[in-house]
Amino acid sequence: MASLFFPLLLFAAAVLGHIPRPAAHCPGYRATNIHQNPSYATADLVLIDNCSLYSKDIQSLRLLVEYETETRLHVLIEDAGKEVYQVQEHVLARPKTQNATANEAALKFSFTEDPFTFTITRASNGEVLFDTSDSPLNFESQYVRVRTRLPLNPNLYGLGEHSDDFRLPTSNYTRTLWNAEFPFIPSRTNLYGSHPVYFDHRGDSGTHGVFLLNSNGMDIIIDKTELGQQYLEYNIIGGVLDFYFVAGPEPAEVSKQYAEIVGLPAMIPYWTLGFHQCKYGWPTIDHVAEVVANYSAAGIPLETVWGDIDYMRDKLDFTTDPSRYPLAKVRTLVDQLHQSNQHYIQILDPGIRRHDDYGPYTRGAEKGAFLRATDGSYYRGIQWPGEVVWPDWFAPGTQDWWTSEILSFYSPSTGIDVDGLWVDMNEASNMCPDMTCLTSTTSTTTNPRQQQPPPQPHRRQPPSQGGGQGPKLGLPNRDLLSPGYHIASRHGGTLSAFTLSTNLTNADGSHQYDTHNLYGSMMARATHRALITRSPTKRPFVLTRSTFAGTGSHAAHWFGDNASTWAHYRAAIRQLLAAAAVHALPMVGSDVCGFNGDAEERMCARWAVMAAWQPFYRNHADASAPDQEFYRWPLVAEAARKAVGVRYRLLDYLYTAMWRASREGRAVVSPLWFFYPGDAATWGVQTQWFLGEALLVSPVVDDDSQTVRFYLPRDVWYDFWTGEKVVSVGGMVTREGVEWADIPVHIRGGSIVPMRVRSANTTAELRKENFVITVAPGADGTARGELYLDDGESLDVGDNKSVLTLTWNGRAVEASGMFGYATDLVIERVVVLGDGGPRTQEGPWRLHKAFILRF
Ligand SMILES: *[C@@H]1O[C@H](CO)[C@@H](O)[C@H](O)[C@H]1NC(C)=O
Ligand SMILES: *[C@@H]1O[C@H](CO)[C@@H](O)[C@H](O)[C@H]1NC(C)=O
Ligand SMILES: *[C@@H]1O[C@H](CO)[C@@H](O)[C@H](O)[C@H]1NC(C)=O
Ligand SMILES: *[C@@H]1O[C@H](CO)[C@@H](O)[C@H](O)[C@H]1NC(C)=O
Ligand SMILES: *[C@@H]1O[C@H](CO)[C@@H](O)[C@H](O)[C@H]1NC(C)=O
Ligand SMILES: *[C@@H]1O[C@H](CO)[C@@H](O)[C@H](O)[C@H]1NC(C)=O
Ligand SMILES: *[C@@H]1O[C@H](CO)[C@@H](O)[C@H](O)[C@H]1NC(C)=O
Ligand SMILES: CC(=O)N[C@H]1CO[C@H](CO)[C@@H](O)[C@@H]1O
Repeated sequence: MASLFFPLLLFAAAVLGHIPRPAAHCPGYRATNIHQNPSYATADLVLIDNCSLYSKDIQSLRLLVEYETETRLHVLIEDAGKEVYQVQEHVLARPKTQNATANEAALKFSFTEDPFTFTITRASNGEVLFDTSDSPLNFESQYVRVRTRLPLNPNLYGLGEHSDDFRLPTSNYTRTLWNAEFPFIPSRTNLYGSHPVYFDHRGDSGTHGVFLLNSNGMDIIIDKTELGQQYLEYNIIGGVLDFYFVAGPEPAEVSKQYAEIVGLPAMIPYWTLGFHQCKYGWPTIDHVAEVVANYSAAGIPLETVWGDIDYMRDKLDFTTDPSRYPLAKVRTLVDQLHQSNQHYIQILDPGIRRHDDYGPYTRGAEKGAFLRATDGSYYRGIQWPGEVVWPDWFAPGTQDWWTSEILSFYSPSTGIDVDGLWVDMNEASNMCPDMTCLTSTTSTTTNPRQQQPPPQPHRRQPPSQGGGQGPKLGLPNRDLLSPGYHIASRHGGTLSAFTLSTNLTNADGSHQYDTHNLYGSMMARATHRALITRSPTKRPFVLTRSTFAGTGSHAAHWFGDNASTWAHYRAAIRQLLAAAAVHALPMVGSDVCGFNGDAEERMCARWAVMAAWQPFYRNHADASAPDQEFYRWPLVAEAARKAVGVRYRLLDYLYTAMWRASREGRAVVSPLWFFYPGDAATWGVQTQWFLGEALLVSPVVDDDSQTVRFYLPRDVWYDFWTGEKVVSVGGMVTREGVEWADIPVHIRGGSIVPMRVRSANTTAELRKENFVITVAPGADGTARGELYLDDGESLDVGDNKSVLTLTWNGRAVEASGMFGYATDLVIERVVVLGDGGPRTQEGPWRLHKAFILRF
């Protein structure tokens, strides 16, 4: 939900772009005191001469190179004093080195000593992947620059969050990472999340990934020099250079290797794959009940209904509006939903209204949970409820406070028994551009003690004693409001605009200047932990707008406040590809039919259908937008019935992919080039995707059209809808007359796809349906697939799970694997697709032990 409507004049002030100064004259650092052993290397890097482009040069640095695994190389360049900020271990735990050796590693590190520059090469073919030799390093107190030379017009993906092309532009392109919200953001702006990782795809010679573990604001520039030399350059306003290079070489391996660094995605509860409906502006709880009833009447399965800030009294977290959403009535609706196997989720914002009569505020104050200004008073801002204070997710009491508010308000016996939570506005988004909207004395606070809490004398942690270990919490004496280098954030011009002031000190001594991009992810994690405390045996479900690298390990994400336009319908596909395949955020989707503006019937039908083939499937709109529930137009209702029906039949296929992602980081959604890496025609495709590894989805994407031209790589395919075999030599296919409820989907030859025999109105009902297995033999006549089964909700299922490996060798289907999930369900039917049309055998085959079925 939740756009901010600022006067348009703010857009004028929004762009403070920056032309980087040429750095060629900066001499950089010299490497000395070099130590190398088989699995790591260290060196001291000493400044050759001061250059001070934007701030003070750091005089001595320390280099650490670790061959962590055969495919992962870690390169850390930090200040010798270890004062410069580094993302706290408890926010992003570093992966452990496995002590691989340089000899066996897929990536090689080499360097020049004077000036110090370094190169990463792929051992198998000698290809240079990263090369800083064209420009020495700059490492200043508030400006860090490193540039790598790249092959001309590389295939680069990632560096989100953005809605630009999936394959990034290679000239005159700046990606700014600074979490921010703004409605109707033009393309090429920074959005809600920061993911400083890119995949570099080099066709048949391999794909690798480059992750810079740094949360500071930065511009990543992809461009060519005047001489035509391609480069990518990081311009960062702080932090250290903490690089992880992963070798692939298969694209899908890069996804896994990246997820291993930042955290494997959280396993989701089964029901969250159902269809969700939300709307900002639902006036009353009775209206919500009508929406539920109308979905049912229309025969469109509704799994989960969501509460946007409408439910709150005066937009306060942990309250219900006594007249529009009285607690008793909300409880009744939630009970009814649960009785019919449906679910309910509510929103929470970080801003906490400052008022003595407001328990969440007074209790948070007692726990020291809020950010303070220099004079010790609470730092204030404006969010939906008006003047607010902000949780400090680094403060030791904040988690306890947040958990206990959630436990009490969402108590199943006395409160609202939600099934998951949604955290929004957590960039953090501040409706006050600076401090000017705040009253200096506020009538809502009567107790002077709470208005001016005592200053805390020791905000910074003392440096620890032995070993020269500094605290890594940030250099002192920096300009935390206006660093010399201005990142190109299109969000109000200054770093602090419309968010928390960047000069604020967190409870552990770090500063918002360095931790801004972590705020939303930390709120999502605190919420995830609170839900585990609330139901210790159940998988929590949290949806977050703001993200950072690794957020997928504790939350799902949607693409924020888009618009109800065909352009945003298309953008939702490239955003999906980036989030799911590159950023390790598999549980993602757009606001179906668009958030802002008036959804048009045909567009909404197409979007309802397209999004059914994406992981997170939620229709949502702004308060100012007309109602857009699927049942409101006959065409959309028909499209939705068909789309949800087929999605549900495939839900275990999707669930199996989500489980694989949570186990090993395998992408749930992939671009075409993941499976056809050598086919250059796939590298730029951003209107098609693979759901799992078997289903290629190719929706109609042109405005108001019934024609689609899509790419079918050289392979054997089967039309998902008809089973017809299609052998492609690699080329464009034109499909005309695609009805509004239809979408071209192909099964990739070589796959086995499990489906439920029929759909159902809820996922709980669906889980009672038996299976049909479809075998789609590849060019070599074989096929393979997987089916994962468990109870759908336990946090730890132990051995109570089944993992069936399904294979087809041309004559027989074999199911093997583990069969720990107790179930009476059976495979009713096996269908083998092929030249002469489908061949079918009727079962049943029970799902409790291995079997072989000959054709
Ligand atoms: C850079 O300037 C600082 C302060 O003036 C000085 O202490 C330091 O020695 C200089 N470093 C080099 C490498 O010249
Ligand atoms: C790697 O080496 C370090 C230092 O020798 C050792 O402490 C650590 O246990 C080793 N880790 C593995 C996984 O072998
Ligand atoms: C680079 O991009 C900026 C902003 O998008 C544009 O104003 C400028 O004209 C472009 N420069 C070139 C050389 O294309
Ligand atoms: C539900 O359907 C009824 C009957 O068509 C209609 O009058 C009502 O406005 C609908 N309400 C909502 C919230 O969709
Ligand atoms: C941050 O900057 C503002 C604006 O200059 C100033 O009023 C405030 O005292 C500073 N706060 C801190 C914590 O330094
Ligand atoms: C869902 O419920 C509707 C009635 O609301 C019913 O007509 C339909 O058959 C049900 N669908 C399934 C798949 O059970
Ligand atoms: C697995 O199922 C058995 C039998 O229902 C149960 O006793 C056991 O607690 C379950 N294990 C886990 C880890 O849930
Ligand atoms: C706030 C906003 O407009 N967010 C995004 C909505 O979707 C489009 C397209 O995906 C993006 O460009 C917007 O930035």
